[in-house]
Parts: sequence; C-alpha cells; structure tokens
Amino acid sequence: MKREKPDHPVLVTRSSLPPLEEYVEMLKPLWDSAWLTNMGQYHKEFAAQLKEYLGVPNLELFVNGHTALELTLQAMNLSGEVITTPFTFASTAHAIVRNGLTPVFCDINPEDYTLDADRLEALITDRTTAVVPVHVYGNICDVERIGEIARRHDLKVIYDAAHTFGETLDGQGVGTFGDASMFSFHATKVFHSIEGGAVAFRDPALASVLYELKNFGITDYEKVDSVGANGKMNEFQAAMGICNLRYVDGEIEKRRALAMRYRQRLEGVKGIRLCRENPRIRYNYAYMPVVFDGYRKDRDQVFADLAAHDIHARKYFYPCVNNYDCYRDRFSEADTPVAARISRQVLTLPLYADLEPEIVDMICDIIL
Ligand code: T4K
Repeated sequence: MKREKPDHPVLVTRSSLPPLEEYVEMLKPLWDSAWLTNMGQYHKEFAAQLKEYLGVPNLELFVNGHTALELTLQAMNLSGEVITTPFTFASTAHAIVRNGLTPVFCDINPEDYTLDADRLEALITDRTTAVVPVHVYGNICDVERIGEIARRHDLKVIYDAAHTFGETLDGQGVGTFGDASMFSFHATKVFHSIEGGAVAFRDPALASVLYELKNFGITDYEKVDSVGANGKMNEFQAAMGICNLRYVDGEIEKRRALAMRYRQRLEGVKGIRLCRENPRIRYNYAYMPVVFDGYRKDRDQVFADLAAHDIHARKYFYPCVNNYDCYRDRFSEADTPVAARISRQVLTLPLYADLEPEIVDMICDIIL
C-alpha cells in the first residue's frame, strides 16, 4: 500500500557518515600521541589527499568554510568595494563586511542563479578591488566571462565554492578558477569533516599568509607578524574528512540517481522550473532547487503542504542577503530584482545519499 506520510521526519539533508568502526580506528593514534590540533598528522594527510582529489595546485585547510573565506579576503589585502551576489548564504557577504569592505550586490542570471556576468562590468568603480561570485547549488558560474572582466579591470576573483565540492568544468577542477576558491565541509554538505573548509588558490605565495592568518599571525614562538584569527582545523575533523573522502564518489552517485528521479517527475510541468544541466559540468548534486513560477500553488503553499506530511524542505536562499535585517538600511533587494524574485519562488527539496527513492516519489506526489 502506498504510504501517505514518511514514518520519520524528512529534513532537507542528512549528514553522511562513514562506518563507526572506521572512524574509531582513526582516533586511536590520537589517544597515543595526544596531539589533537594545531596542524597535526591527519591535518597534513587530509590536505594532501584533498589537493589530489580536487585537482588544485595549492590548498589550505580551515576550521570551517566561513573562516576560510574571511581569512582569504584578508590575505588578499583588499580595500573599498567587492562585488558579490545577494542570492547566497549569510556567510558570503558577512565575510566581506567583517573585513571592513563594502559589498556591492550584482543581480543573478535567471537560468542558474549565479552572478550575472552581463551585469558585472557596470558595477565596477575605481574603488572595486575584487569579485566574490558564488557557485550556488553547485551551478558553476560563468568563470570565463568573469575571469576576462576581472583581468581587464585588475580585480581579484575569489569564488565561494562552498557548494561545489569535487565538481569539474570540462574536466578541470572547479577550484582552479579565479585567484582562490573556498570549499565548505560542513556536516550538511555533500562532503564533510563535521565542520571544516578549505581554500584552493593559484599563487603559491599565499600559502604562508593563509597558514599564518589561521594561526593568530604567529610565525615563530616569539614572533607574531599579522593580525590573524584562530581558523585551524583539528585532528578529529581531519580524521572524519579522510574517512568520508573514501566514500564521497559513491555518495554523489546516489544523489545523482535521486536527482534524476525528481527530474523525471517534475521536469516539463507547467509553472515548475528546474535548473538546466550544463553538459560541461560534472555535478555533485548538492541541492535540489525547484522554482515555482506561475504554478497552481506558490512556493509557500508547497512548503506548507510538504510540512503537513512531516517533510521539511528549505527556502535556500530566502531572504536575499540585501534584504536581511542587518543590511536593509544600507542595501535594497529592489536593486537585484531577479534574485528578489527567485528567492520568493525557490524551494530546495530534500536530497541526501540515503534518502529513500519512495520518499522522492511521495514528495513529487504531494507537489503535483
Ligand atoms: N557560503 C555558502 C554559499 C554556504 O552555503 C555556506 C554554508 C558557507 C559559505 C559557509 O560555510 P560553513 O562555514 O558553514 O562551512 C546550513 C549549514 O550550516 C551551512 O554550512 C550551509 N552553508 C547552509 C546552506 O546550510 P542551516 O542553518 O540551514 O543548517 P541547519 O542546522 O538548519 O541544518 C539543515 C539540515 O541539515 C537539518 O535540517 C538536518 C541536517 N543536518 C544538520 C546538522 C547540523 C544534519 O543532518 N546533521 C547536522 O549535523 O545552515
């Protein structure tokens, strides 16, 4: 008999975990050495494995993605204005503002919700020093156009790649574009180290700057060169990352199958829009965003219908950052009308490796 409701609450995601014994085995050496943090053995191993997996030339680990982004912006010695998108998680704009920089919000394109490269140049002033585009939901930005405009105006490009772990464009690791890319390894991500993050970067000279900044600016026992923070990833996080890396390809494959199942049911339905897949991209299926644009139910109705069945989708990313209470007196979402509209129409449906396919069917039945 077809179930009306799942027998447990279904949340937007659920952390993947390695077999417990495998993680416990990894912890034993920590009990022997009592070396728990401050760039230990696992930290080194994890960084090396990630560099290879992501296909990037340089990489530094951090305690979380946000700190990675904030300290990368600090390391770049930026000033004035930084162009970014309002259709993202709080972290992106906060990292800019917390560096004493002024965010300038560029609208998004209505196809994949990334920064609209057609609108970028008009926002550049003589105070602009960088661009922070976001590969939102795992949709890779127009890196060619953004790179070309940035080069012409001598701007740094730091990608918020929090959602794009392991993705490639034409076979090239997503972390190789721009001057730097920040990945998040938060528990809710496709790949995680409980909390965690990394920055991949082009200029090898940045390595020592980032290393210092995540360790209070300390360069030697008796020497502190810069005003750094505490952004160090600990050994328990690194051990979880090493374990999870062994399984991530299988997890992405399971996500892909579920995303396809959603697509089969929802694609082509009048008033429902899914992102078109770009054949140049190898996706990680981080999120399942669905836009309700002229559908017989609006986004909030669908959200409520699902919640009534104990299925909890999320409105990532509503409200737009330029409409947050803490920013509303300085910015207006009226300046980014596409982002404002999409943020009111989008729902991210539950998607995680162990989601039962029948629940996907149930979600589609409720929507349809
Ligand atoms: N840039 C972008 C574009 C980002 O999306 C993010 C983070 C960042 C930067 C910053 O990276 P980090 O500093 O976080 O590394 C979640 C995550 O906390 C956040 O990492 C993520 N983006 C954001 C989009 O989503 P919340 O407030 O929605 O999380 P929460 O606690 O409501 O969890 C969502 C669902 O995940 C729960 O309903 C169940 C599941 N879950 C949650 C946790 C905490 C688990 O299965 N296990 C868990 O341990 O922000």
